[in-house]
Amino acid sequence: AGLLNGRIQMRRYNTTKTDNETIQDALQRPSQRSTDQIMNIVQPIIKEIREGGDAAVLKYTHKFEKATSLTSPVIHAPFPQNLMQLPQETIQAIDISYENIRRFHAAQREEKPLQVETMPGVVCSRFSRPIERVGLYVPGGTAVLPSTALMLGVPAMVAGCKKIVIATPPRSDGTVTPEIVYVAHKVGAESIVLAGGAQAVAAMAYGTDSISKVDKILGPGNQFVTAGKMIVSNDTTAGVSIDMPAGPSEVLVIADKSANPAFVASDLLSQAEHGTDSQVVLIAVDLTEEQLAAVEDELHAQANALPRKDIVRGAIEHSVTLIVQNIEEAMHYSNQYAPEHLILQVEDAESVVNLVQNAGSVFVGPWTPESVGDYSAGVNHSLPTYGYAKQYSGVNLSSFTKHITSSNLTKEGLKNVSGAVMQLAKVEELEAHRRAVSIRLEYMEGGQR
Ligand code: HSO
Ligand code: ZN
Repeated sequence: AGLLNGRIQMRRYNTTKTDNETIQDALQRPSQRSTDQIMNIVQPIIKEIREGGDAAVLKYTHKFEKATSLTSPVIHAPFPQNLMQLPQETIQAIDISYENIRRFHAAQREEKPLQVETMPGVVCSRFSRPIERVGLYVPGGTAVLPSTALMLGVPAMVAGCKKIVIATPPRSDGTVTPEIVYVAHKVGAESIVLAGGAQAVAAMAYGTDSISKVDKILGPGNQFVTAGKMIVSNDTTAGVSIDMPAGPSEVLVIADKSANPAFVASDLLSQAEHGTDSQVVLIAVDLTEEQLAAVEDELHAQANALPRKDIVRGAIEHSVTLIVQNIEEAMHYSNQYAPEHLILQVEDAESVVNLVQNAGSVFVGPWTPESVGDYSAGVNHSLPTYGYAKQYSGVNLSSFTKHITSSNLTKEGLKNVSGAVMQLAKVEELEAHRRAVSIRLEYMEGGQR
């Protein structure tokens, strides 16, 4: 359906002429291989890494990455200069992006601990601490992704995580992309694990002789990585948590008459080129047939000029255009879809942001392509996909911290709250709880200090 006479084009649905069920169907995410199937492949890999340690990790890296020359599954900081030789313009690009991401995430720090006196003499506080050891998964696959190393590494550094471990599949010659080594160096990573997939996740979850065990694993990845993260986070003996479930990347663009068709098409394509499993959605608000055709012509023409046009073609095949009457209707469908990225190319885009209920990250107005957020603006690109924007935030500073609460009562405070505590302890028939309070009250009454 995406290929009308070989044309690269998305299926169209006009919401006034289509029943709701069909629209809901059209907005389904492309189906993925069944989780059971993936779990059955991943489970034994995890067990093998857990039992076999370094040797098992190497075995899989030799097999899947074809990096048969590797004799150690990890390199430790300080990373040798010759592993991060880069053209000056790449260094500059990474440095600028690093600084913007650092600034935006540093601003997310809590200035001071929260403190509330809930009753006279009863003081409750909350303060945050970095998660000590974090494992950051940087995918390999069809593209090298140093930007993902930045999006995970910079907030980890800003949060003050003591140990940052980066895992990424090596190239077949056993080396790591120099851009990733440079980022690892900049964020103060302890080590780079030269492995991908579920094996990398397991190695960081359990640790091996040479790979550090971590407390939390973050980062996007394919279905094997995601399954691995789910399995280790469910294993109480591993003691490891994860950021969020990850799926293929998506974008939803809302465009009205004010939008430039070429801009709209370029944004749809920038997401479509990530993978054949990517999904892009265009919601056209009250466009004439001519205007919509202009976007479609642009899409086709620009797509054909792309080096990754075959990937784009695959993604466009399960992508859709929704034709709606007004911006409220557009936002209704957008919030229902809960896109990872939402691009607003509409009049007074800024005020439309108020209508956003579910989205990972919003790109406002004609001069804000998603690419700026993918790389350099400062916002994070590690975002909830697959509709998880309904309940998850993207990676941010708090992904690398946790909160601790404390209470601190004066004598008066204890007196003030004692009645409530003792009564509830009585209700729960937990006598020792009640006495921990009453023994102190008696002590006070006895006049002793
Ligand atoms: N759009 C991707 C992130 C990315 N883009 C990395 C380019 N490199 C998922 O949010
Ligand atoms: Zn991208």
